[in-house]
Amino acid sequence: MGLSSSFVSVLLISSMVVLGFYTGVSETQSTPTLVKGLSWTFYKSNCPKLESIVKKHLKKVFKKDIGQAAGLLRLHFHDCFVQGCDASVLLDGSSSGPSEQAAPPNLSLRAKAFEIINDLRALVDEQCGQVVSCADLVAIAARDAVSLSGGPEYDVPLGRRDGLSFATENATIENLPAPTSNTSVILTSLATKKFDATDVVALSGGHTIGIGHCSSFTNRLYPTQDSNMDKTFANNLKKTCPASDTNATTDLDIRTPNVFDNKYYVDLMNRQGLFTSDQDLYMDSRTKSIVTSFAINETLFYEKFVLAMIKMGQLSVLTGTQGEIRSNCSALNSVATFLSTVVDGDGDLSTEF
Ligand SMILES: *[C@@H]1O[C@H](CO)[C@@H](O)[C@H](O)[C@H]1NC(C)=O
Ligand SMILES: *[C@@H]1O[C@H](CO)[C@@H](O)[C@H](O)[C@H]1NC(C)=O
Ligand SMILES: *[C@@H]1O[C@H](CO)[C@@H](O)[C@H](O)[C@H]1NC(C)=O
Ligand SMILES: *[C@@H]1O[C@H](CO)[C@@H](O)[C@H](O)[C@H]1NC(C)=O
Ligand SMILES: *[C@@H]1O[C@H](CO)[C@@H](O)[C@H](O)[C@H]1NC(C)=O
Ligand SMILES: CC(=O)N[C@H]1CO[C@H](CO)[C@@H](O)[C@@H]1O
Repeated sequence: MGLSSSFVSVLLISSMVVLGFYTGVSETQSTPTLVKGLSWTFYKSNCPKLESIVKKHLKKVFKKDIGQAAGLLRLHFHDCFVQGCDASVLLDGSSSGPSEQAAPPNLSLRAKAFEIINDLRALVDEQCGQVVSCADLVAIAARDAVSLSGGPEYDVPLGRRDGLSFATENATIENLPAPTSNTSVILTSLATKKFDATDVVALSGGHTIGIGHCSSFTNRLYPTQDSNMDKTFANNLKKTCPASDTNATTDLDIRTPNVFDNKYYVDLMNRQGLFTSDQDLYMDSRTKSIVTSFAINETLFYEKFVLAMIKMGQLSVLTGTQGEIRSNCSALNSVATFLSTVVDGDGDLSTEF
């Protein structure tokens, strides 16, 4: 039933496009510009195998559990939106104060994604020494998560450095719009980072893979059902989440949950988007035609997604001699050195702290 109605919608929309009815997608962004200090060939001489090491490892990881791809993609999003792509999202807050990991929007970031990055850190260091930043590893892993799930392949600019400070919990909450947000809230929030409506709709396409927790969408089921939600879809969600705080998850893209394709937008056209932040993109006049154009043209979606990802991946990056290259992605070098010294039993350093 869902499939046939989506087919009908797509047919309807196709004829509208042929007649030239929509013009929503912005045409201004054609080639990505690089932030000073980043480069397409940054590790060419000191870690030429970097990208093949990462891809080889992630292929193995995804073969066991393709769900990890979504976790790695989200890790890059969360890192970049809060205080820039500086791997501060990875910092273990226990030693130095609240970290991005501990703030509520991160609840659904999987602990496993952090582990995978630290495994990559070890593999890359073995081959190249400590020359590649954790922030770059996160960016490359997110890219591979997309392409190894069936999405577009693209180059990422490299040369980010790892940050020296934690983001506060408040900064995290302010910079990551909630899944219950409407399109206005999201457009306003992302406009502060120079993203336009096309970028917002394209980046939301990351929800073509991954899962959502009941608590992120039961606002649309209880006490009253969101009228913008397909009834059969809602009834099935109620079975998964009988109460608003049920501890359960469901796929973000009901059509092809583990494939990076444009079906997420077809879901939205059929009122089968999971979060308010998803479905409202099809209800809001500023973004509706963009959703439609991505639903009927996957190539267009891929093109705009890649541009938006490259733009996002350069948000407030540290370059050159700023920041550091962390030896342990979960800890600042000052903290990691202290810990290893303690483990080694070298008592002299303790006075430094
Ligand atoms: C964080 O936000 C809360 C509520 O908005 C506020 O009460 C608190 O003082 C803020 N904390 C910091 C450190 O700014
Ligand atoms: C979007 O959400 C904000 C904050 O909850 C609200 O003030 C605003 O009225 C909403 N806008 C629309 C168009 O629903
Ligand atoms: C939610 O369920 C998962 C898996 O079933 C479990 O590991 C986790 O501890 C549960 N969390 C809470 C808060 O009950
Ligand atoms: C789909 O989008 C691509 C990329 O912008 C474009 O080259 C192509 O012409 C579009 N296809 C159709 C059928 O509109
Ligand atoms: C990395 O740092 C974290 C947080 O301080 C720590 O728990 C972990 O053991 C460290 N890992 C290694 C391999 O040193
Ligand atoms: C993956 C991860 O570290 N998630 C953390 C998110 O935040 C909660 C606390 O709010 C932690 O318990 C999780 O470990």
